[in-house]
Amino acid sequence: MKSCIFFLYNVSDSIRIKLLMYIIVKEIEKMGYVDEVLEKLKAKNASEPEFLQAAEEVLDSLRPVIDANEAVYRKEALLERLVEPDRQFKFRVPWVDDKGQVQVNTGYRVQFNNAIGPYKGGLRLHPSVNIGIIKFLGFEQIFKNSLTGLPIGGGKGGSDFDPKGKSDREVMAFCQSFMTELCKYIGADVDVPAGDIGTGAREIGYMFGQYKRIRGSYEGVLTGKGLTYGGSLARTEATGYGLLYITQELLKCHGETMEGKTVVISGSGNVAIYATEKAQQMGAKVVTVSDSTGWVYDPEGIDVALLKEVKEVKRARLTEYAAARPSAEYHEGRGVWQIKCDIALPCATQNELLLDDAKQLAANGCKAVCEGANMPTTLDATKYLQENGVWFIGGKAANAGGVATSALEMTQNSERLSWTFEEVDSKLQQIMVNIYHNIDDAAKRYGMEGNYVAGANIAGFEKVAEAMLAQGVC
Ligand code: NDP
Ligand code: 2IT
Repeated sequence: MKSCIFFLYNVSDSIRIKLLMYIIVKEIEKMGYVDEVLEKLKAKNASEPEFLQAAEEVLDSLRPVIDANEAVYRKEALLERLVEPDRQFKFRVPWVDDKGQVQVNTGYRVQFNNAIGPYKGGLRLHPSVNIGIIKFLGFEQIFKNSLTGLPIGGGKGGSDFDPKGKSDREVMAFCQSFMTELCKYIGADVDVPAGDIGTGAREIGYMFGQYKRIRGSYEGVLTGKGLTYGGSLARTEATGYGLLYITQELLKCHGETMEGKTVVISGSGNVAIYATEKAQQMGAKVVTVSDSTGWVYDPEGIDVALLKEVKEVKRARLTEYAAARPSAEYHEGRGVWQIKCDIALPCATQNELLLDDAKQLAANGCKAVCEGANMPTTLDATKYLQENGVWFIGGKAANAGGVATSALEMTQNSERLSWTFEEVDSKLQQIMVNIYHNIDDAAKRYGMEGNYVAGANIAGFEKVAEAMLAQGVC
């Protein structure tokens, strides 16, 4: 190598360029199918870092499966088709605020892949929303939905609208305008949106009302609906509860239980609240929650009833929780991962658990990190945890309980029946236990025992790939 560099210094510019071109061509020839697809994807989507991060994580861990089937997948351009959404919609959402001022937001829906069922995935309402974030979420959703074992494809949508600080009337005005456009592209057998950050029962209600009004059709076009108009019992709890069911199974398979464990949780929204509730029902103590401005450390254990009152009823900041709870400390900024724990459950947003946080968790003896949010852990932090003996289950598997229960809501809507809480909850438990064993088995089949990230990507991919190949070029 040294002599090569020395040689390059001592030749003319034209020879140097030819040599470099030759080296680059040879490097490209050596590339595998995965690298080729990733290179093209990076060139084409350079302004979408979250999407590239999600695609890289998936494709990288699929290498053994791709290598084993390279000739067929290449000929069928399977990976190129997998990383390109079926279609994406971007639209204007004008609405009138309480002062009579017209506001304009941007709406999105990405229909990524419907090989195994109608597009399914939430709607995110947050100022940070852009096409790259919706694409990353839609891409993840393909594999997550496949892992549930239920017939649902992958999609995602949302808007840069911020429901925070808006009156109910303003939220309704936005939701009605958003659905006026979105209703052209969705339907109970076509594409079924649901909640995500910023979209809860209130927003789903307004959107359902507008869909019904414009399309004249009373159908299960959204999930996460209220219980009086087609919603499913246990859907509100499902993501958080499901996260704990899979965490419990992980511990059980390593000879441990949740009883007596100290848990740190980030976020204080839908997923975080019901993860806290179920963890405490299982005998663990949850000592932190957070929101976008600060975090709470409550060594006596989070008071879930108070948290629900502050977040679900008053829609207030965590300062109100701390003010009402003598044992709680409030801190500005971020910091939950510095608290010593046995289990960490990131439940807020993407890229909220960084390499330094991973180091701190491992140094503090944390045994397991399971993701309630979508892609909360950066790639380098994930790698660090995996290489330092921390069991790690990524969001695709760990938070699949929400969308799985959405699919159960679709089933109930189709048969025009409602199941009991216990019936839905026991199906959810079974689904999460099955997911754990499927991802564990997939990792073992490819010689990567304990790598639940690879296991989830492989198990999710296999079903979608088979369906895509069976359906021909489309
Ligand atoms: P909510 O809107 O109910 O709660 C989001 C929570 O995360 C809030 O505490 C919020 O704080 C915090 N948060 C959001 N954005 C940021 C940010 N940029 N920085 C710091 N904190 C932030 O959403 P959900 O609980 O439904 O969703 C949480 C995560 O779980 C998301 O990644 C979502 O995609 C994922 N998920 C949700 C499912 C569901 O069924 N709802 C299913 C599967 C995954 P604040 O209130 O201050 O904004
Ligand atoms: O990320 C997710 O899986 C969700 N936000 C739930 C999607 C759904 O359709 O229930």
